Amino acid sequence: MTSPGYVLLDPGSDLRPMPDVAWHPSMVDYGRHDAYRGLTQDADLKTRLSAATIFAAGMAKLLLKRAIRYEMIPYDTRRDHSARGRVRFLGAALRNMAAGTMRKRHASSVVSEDGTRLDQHGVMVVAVPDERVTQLEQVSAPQFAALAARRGQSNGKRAFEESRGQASRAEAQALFVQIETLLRDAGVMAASDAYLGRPAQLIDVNPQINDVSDSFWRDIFPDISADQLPATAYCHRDASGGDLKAIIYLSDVGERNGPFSYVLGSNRMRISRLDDLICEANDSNGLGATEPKARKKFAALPARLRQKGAFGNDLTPDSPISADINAGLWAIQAPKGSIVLFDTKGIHRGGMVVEGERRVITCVIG
Ligand SMILES: O=C(O)CCC(=O)C(=O)O
Ligand SMILES: [Fe+2]
Repeated sequence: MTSPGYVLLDPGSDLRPMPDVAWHPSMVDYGRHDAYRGLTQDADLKTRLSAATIFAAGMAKLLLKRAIRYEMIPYDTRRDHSARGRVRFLGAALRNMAAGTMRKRHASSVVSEDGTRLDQHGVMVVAVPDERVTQLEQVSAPQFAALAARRGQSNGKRAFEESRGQASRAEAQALFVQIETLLRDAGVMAASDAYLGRPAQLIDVNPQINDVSDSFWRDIFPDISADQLPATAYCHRDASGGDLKAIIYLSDVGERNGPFSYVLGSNRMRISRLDDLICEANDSNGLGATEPKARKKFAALPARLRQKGAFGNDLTPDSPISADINAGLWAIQAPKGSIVLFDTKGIHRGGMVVEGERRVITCVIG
């Protein structure tokens, strides 16, 4: 439950939460998509073999990562390549493997009101008191200064990962402690505990700056001239294997500076574990990208393997799921200091800035 001074924000009543939908490999019709159609028909044997090999190697790596719950291992442990660091990594991996067998998702015994909200919609938004925002701005200032300097170096074309920094708990302890306290006071940790059915933890802290010079969401099919982006552009389910994220707005966020958007109820979309893994594999092996080279390889995969978590760019407006996404997409316009907690396996997008700038801290919770 949130403390006094923290206010839960609700989606407008004009939104229609996603109906009961089951994901299916043919949900995105690549055989009928302008950017893929020719490629699926023309793939030669060499390209098919190459695509299958990339897929198999990527899947093997992914299965290993999932077994040890790689993304739930904190950044400091992941990046320490010293002998002691590797021992610590192994310890964390083994602990995760043991705990993995006890994992439970979508707890049936959700008690708190906030947990219920998260369960129903997959997303929950809390606005925090001004003084807490000021404190967080102060303690995160060095991270944002470093990120701004790094961003300044790439001119024009910027991939998503370049818009995001990675804080180290060892080097920024005060920031981690402050965020943990804030998430607790805002009811975010209690809602996460209830949703996951186990005590949740803050894993990673990623400061992020987006502005109009970001190109990752605009240049979808660089070789194909299109008047406009599809309505579902950049909509995706995360490939991270993480559980929840909390995005803390450190700018006022309106329609034009990249509201984080979430399809209400999309956390309940049914998808088999195998199809989800196939999506994750293609999101991380490079085949899921949309530039011509990646599309050529992707199209050469067997139809069953042609699946992506980042599927929104590939949806044609006439697909039924496109209508469901648009009807339920909550573009979260909210004041600085709002925290958006969401299930990363629901359909979402964000940071598509057409005017000004948006600063956020994205927290991985698992
Ligand atoms: O930048 C955003 O608002 C969302 C990015 C995103 O999709 C994520 O953090 O999973
Ligand atoms: Fe995402």
